Amino acid sequence: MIKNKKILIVGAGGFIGGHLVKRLLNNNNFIVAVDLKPKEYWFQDYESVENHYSLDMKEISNCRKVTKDIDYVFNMACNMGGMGFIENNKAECMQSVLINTNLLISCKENKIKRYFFSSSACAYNKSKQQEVFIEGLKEDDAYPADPEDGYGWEKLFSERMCRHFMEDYGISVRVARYHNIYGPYGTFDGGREKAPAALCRKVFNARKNNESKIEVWGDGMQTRSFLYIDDCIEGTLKLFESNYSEPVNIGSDEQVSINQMIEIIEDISQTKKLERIYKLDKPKGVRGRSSNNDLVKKVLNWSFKVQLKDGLKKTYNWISEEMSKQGSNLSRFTKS
Ligand code: GDC
Repeated sequence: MIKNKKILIVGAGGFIGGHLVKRLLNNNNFIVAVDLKPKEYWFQDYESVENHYSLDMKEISNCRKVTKDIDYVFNMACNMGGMGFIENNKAECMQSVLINTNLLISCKENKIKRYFFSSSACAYNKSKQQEVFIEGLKEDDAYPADPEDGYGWEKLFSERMCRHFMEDYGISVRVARYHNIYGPYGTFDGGREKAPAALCRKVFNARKNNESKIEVWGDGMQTRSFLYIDDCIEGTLKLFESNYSEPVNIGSDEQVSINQMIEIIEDISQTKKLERIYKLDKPKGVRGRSSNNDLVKKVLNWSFKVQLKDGLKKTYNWISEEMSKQGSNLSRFTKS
C-alpha cells in the first residue's frame, strides 16, 4: 500500500480521479489534486487535499509548478466521454496529448519517482472488434495500429510517449488500458456519459414519467465489458506498485450486449420491460469489445470482483438519488 508519499493526481475532479483521491487519502499520503474544471463541477472534493481548481495541464508552466517535490504522478486527465462525445469531438480529444507530454517533460525535470498513464480499450485495433461476440482483446491486439479515430489515437500515441520516456530517460511508468469504467460519482447526462450511466438515467426517467419506451443507440446487440470503479481503483494501485511497465488491461471479461444491460437495469429498478426504440444513426463505436485478462492475472494476480448486476445496482441508486435532487435540470456536475 502506498504510504507517506506526496502524490499528484491530475484529473482529480473527474470520475476515476476523484475515486483515486479518496482511496489514497489514507496512509499519511499528501495529495495534490488538479483539474481543469472549476470547483463546482468536481465529483469529489476533499478538504485535506491541496486542490487546484481550473488548472489547465495542457500548459507546461502549470505542469512544472505542480510536479515540484512530488513522488508519484497519476495522469487521469483527458478530454473524454462516451461514444456520443468522442465520435463528435476528435480534435478536442487529441489535444489531451499535450497533457501527457507536458507532464512527462515536467516529471523528468522534477525527477518524479513513478508515473501512471490512464489509457483506454479504444487503443485497440478496430478490425479485431467487428463481431458481436469476440474473444477478449489481448494487449498485443493494439498493433498493427488502427485504434478508435481521434480519442484512441491519442491514447495509443501517449502510451508510446510514456514508453520512450522510460527507455530514454529512465522514468518509471505504468500504463493501464481501462475497459469502460462505471459507477457512482461519474457523468450521467450532458453528452459525455457512457452507456451504463446513460441507460440508468433513461430507465429512471421512463419510470418516473410513466413512459413505456427508451431510446437505445444502435441495435442493442453490440457488446462490451464494463468494470466497476472499486475494481478499477484496486487494479490501478496493484499495477502502480508492480514491476510491470508495459500497457495492461484493467477490465472485466463479463461481456454483455447493450440489450442485456438494459434488462439488468430494468430488474434493478423493478421497471416493467420497456419498449426499445433503436436509433441506428447514433454513435455506435465498435461492434464487440471485451477484455482478455490472462496477462493481468499473470503479472498482477488481479481479477475483477464486482459482477455487473451488483455494480449497476450501486450506480443506478446513486444516479436516481442525484436525479431526484435535481428535478428536470441537468446534473449539478454537468456544465451545460
Ligand atoms: O458510450 P459507450 O459506453 O462507449 O457506448 C457503448 C455502446 O453503447 C455503444 O455501442 C453505444 O452506441 C451504445 N449505447 C446505446 N445507448 C446511450 O444512450 C446509448 N448512450 C451511450 N453513451 N451509449 C449508448 C468507450 C469510450 C470511453 C472509454 C471506453 C473504454 O467506448 O467512449 O471513452 O475509453 O470505451 O472501453 P464505448 O464502450 O463504445
